[in-house]
Amino acid sequence: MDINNIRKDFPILEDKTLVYLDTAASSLKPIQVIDKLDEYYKKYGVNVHRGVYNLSFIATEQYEKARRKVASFINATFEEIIFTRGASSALNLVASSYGLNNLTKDDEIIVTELEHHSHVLPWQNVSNITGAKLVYLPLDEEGRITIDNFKSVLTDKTKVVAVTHVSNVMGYISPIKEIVKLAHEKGAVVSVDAAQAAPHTKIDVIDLDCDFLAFSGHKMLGPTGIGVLFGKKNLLKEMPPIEFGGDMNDNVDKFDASWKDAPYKFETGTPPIAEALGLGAAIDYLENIGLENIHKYEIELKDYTMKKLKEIEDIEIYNLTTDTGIISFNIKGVHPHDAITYFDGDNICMRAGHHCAQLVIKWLEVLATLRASFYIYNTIEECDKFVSSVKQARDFFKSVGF
Ligand code: C6P
Repeated sequence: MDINNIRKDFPILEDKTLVYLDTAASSLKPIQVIDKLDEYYKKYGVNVHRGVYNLSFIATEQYEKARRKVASFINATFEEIIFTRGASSALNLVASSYGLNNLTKDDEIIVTELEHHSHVLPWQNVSNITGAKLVYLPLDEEGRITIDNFKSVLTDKTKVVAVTHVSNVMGYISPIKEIVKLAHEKGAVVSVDAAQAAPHTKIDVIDLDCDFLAFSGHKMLGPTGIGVLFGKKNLLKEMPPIEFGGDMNDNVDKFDASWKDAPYKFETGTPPIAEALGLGAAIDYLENIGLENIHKYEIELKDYTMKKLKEIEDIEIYNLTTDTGIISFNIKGVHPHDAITYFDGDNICMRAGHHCAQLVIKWLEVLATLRASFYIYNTIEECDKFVSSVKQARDFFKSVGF
């Protein structure tokens, strides 16, 4: 990986003072993705699936080509890929369509405190409406999901397991394959939140054997406004649509209508066309570098930074053994929002807060954390700048009596 060449692809990095450590919230976008959006709007920016004219055929072909690219990216088939607004809408679709129509008061849904709100609130809603019981998998002392703890909550009543592939606060990788195997033995389906996994690790839905899997384009170099839901063909076939309108229907009568097959019955209205094309370009970019290389490089940056952070007094790190490029920490006695303002003064972008994952923040027994997340465009020099800014922030807040 030639990092200097990679950095040249990101127009925003023309600002040489910028240190972007907030990829877990949203990645920067390379010129190849921006150009693809530009190409669509300049050359064939019309609607898909509707127009019987050449420009519309081109737009439709490009849109479906992007779907094929996504399918191949995670080893799924074309019909199993639904385009959504993002990971949140994809995960909501599973809960609203599968959950509300298959669960009853005698069933149990296993969730974890590592889940982003997008993967726990939809299941809370299902639980409130159907009476199905939410069961929390106990995390181990590091905050990880273990198979033994999973076995302790898995019962004959379990109908759904909702689990994150990679935690957006702790950066831990969950043992998805083993969880799926055990869940299937009980006849439960598994919904995987891969929002923090897809940009960083190779996903193979056949190997994982998961039933549903969701991710967002904007965290993996793609545009905002596009996400993906993978669902196994046999499950999608039986699931009803949750939104109704143009393009998702077959015949429409006054009091009745019929739906197209998946994925189209779940994609009503004009879809995010430019965004899907941009996501396709992002996948080309990632595959060109190789997901294994990306993961390896992030770990190098994280290990380097973690080692230096550990040496600083008054720094509390919450995920010392993290498996990915995410570090969650605090400067003792300093509110993360104060610290983040200090870092902003050094043009370092990071996130502070509960990261839309309040359950794990409560599990950590803190108010909020600082979070640095690394990606392919970050450098060792930036890690040094970050560590030095952390030291200076600590000294500054100490000097003013925090
Ligand atoms: N996490 C973060 O800063 P959307 O917003 O729909 O693209 O993705 C939601 C989502 C779902 N699952 C996980 C594990 C996530 O990390 C996110 C988004 C961002 O951590 C924004 S809150």
